[in-house]
Amino acid sequence: MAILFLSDAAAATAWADALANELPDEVIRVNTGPGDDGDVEFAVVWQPAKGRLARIPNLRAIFSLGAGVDHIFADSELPAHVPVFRLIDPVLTAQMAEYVVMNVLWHHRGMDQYAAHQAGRRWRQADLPRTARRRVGIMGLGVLGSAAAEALARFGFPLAGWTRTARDWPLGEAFHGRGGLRPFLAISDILVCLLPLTPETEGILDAGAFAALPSGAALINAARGGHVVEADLIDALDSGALGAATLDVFATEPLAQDHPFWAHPRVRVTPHVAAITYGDTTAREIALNIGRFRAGAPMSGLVDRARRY
Ligand code: NDP
Ligand code: OXD
Repeated sequence: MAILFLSDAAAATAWADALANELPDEVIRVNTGPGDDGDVEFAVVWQPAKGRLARIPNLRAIFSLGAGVDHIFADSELPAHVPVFRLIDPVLTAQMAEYVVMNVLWHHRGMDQYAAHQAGRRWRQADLPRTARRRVGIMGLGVLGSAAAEALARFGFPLAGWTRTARDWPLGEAFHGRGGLRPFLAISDILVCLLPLTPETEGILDAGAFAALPSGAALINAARGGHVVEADLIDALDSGALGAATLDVFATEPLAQDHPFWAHPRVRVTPHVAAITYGDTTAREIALNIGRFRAGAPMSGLVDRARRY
């Protein structure tokens, strides 16, 4: 039986080699066409082409090369009976926590203004609100949101979290559901988005959400570009309702050369690097999960089809 690796990423061959290192006895095919699929049991994928997975007759499981699975559910012909597993990789999780901490601190310490002052050779000291008064709101307290929250809690930021389902949350104030969104936003001086992209969360960062934030709040979006209504974000930044935004993900990637985000004075752009897929650690986690599948053992990262995360 074989594993089919499907990805157009530049590093795809290196990632597939890393998987082969972890699973030396398996046949691993990389980006082969539908004719060769008869013996394929597992697909390991990033942004598979529409209908490609549906053509694998004996497919038993689909493994995402990322934590997100929106790239898999984007395929309207995704076979309904095959389980999908998201990636849970402690290295990726730690990186996301680093990215969130770095950007929360950047906004908290007013670094945009010091960068501008340095460019103008100006020596100006601005007021700095105490950490204990800078409220950070995190949308999504899953694998990544929880890790980011734990890292931020160590600095003493007051935290709020917003999730789909209710929970007791020892790290801060917990809000859930549509009814909890506005009160949550109202106490988020720095808003971090770590939601999965689903039909429920698409476009959630819109004019209404920006208006509900404290005036001059900062946004950090490290989840998916589809969460943001871009025109509303630019309006909110231009009006000053929103003070600044750090964006790692975009509706269309790579970000177009003429996109207004590149040169906007209140926007910091990073090229979808908040957390990186490392071939070796990703391969290890997927190999472990394939081993569990074969052994009938409990799996890591099973995606709920109805929720899409
Ligand atoms: P998880 O699936 O572990 O957690 C999702 C969280 O979002 C849960 O707390 C869930 O609530 C909450 N949520 C889902 N739907 C809603 C909703 N409708 N309303 C309110 N809350 C909701 O995801 P991860 O933490 O692992 O990852 C989040 C996303 O980060 C990924 O889907 C991916 O898109 C993105 N990502 C970005 C990377 C980058 O480099 N920029 C790297 C890796 C991932 P509940 O707990 O109630 O279920
Ligand atoms: C992921 C990503 O989902 O890299 O892991 O965005």
